[in-house]
Amino acid sequence: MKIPKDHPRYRSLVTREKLVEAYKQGVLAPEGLIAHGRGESFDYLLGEKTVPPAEKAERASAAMLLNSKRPVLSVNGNVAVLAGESIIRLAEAVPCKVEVNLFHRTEERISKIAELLEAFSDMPVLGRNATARIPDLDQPRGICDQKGIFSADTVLVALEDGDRTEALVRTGKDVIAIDLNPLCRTSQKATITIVDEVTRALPRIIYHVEELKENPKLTQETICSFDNSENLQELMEYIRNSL
Ligand code: PTJ
Repeated sequence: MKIPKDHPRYRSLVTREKLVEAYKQGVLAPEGLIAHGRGESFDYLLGEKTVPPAEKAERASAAMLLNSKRPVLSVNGNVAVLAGESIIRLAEAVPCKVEVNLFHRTEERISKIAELLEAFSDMPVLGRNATARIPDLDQPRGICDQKGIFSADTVLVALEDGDRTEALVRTGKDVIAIDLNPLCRTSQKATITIVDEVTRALPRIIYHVEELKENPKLTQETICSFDNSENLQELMEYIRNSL
């Protein structure tokens, strides 16, 4: 479909077309289209911009990724299609591993998504032939890579299912979640919750990684001074005031 450039919702319409195309190519799960619609409605409440509490969480996330020993970026269909290149740039900046980890898991989709990501760099992407299991999460949602999510100390997830977020937190991992819905289980259970649109959030995390990289003291201070429940509270107040 040809979308007129002067349409007030041009960006949103182009993104939708991109997702529909990815669905037709077998990259995006059909449920991913529904998930995107949920996200768009929450983004209205934020004025479709990165609000101050989100920026604070993005900076704290950059610090946490830099401070972790084995951080991993978990990628699903929506994240790969919307922000695949940013994921790779963030993985290079930290540096850390990238793993394809799907809710609606098929080996075919895993391969397609890994190939899509590998087109942005020489970095090998994990997730194919994964055999480890996230404890207490039924098959196939619990499948992960032994060298990736299974042994990670910090996992960044976006548009993630609440069950899996809870299961990751139960294993003692720190979870950084990017999700536009501040009320969902993922947002409520994560160690750091970024309530922002994934294509806006990742470049901001990269920016803060570059800013904090050479300054371990400031990195440590940034983590220590961040309180996730306080920040989520601020976020809710921001939405309430703007309404
Ligand atoms: O690719 P798969 O098989 O792993 O499946 C991925 C989906 C997204 C289908 C799966 O994880 C799913 O069903 O997700 P949910 O439970 O619908 O949750 C998606 C969450 O992401 C919701 O809380 C949305 O508000 C939020 N969301 C949607 N679009 C965005 C978003 N958050 C940030 N940026 C977005 N663009």
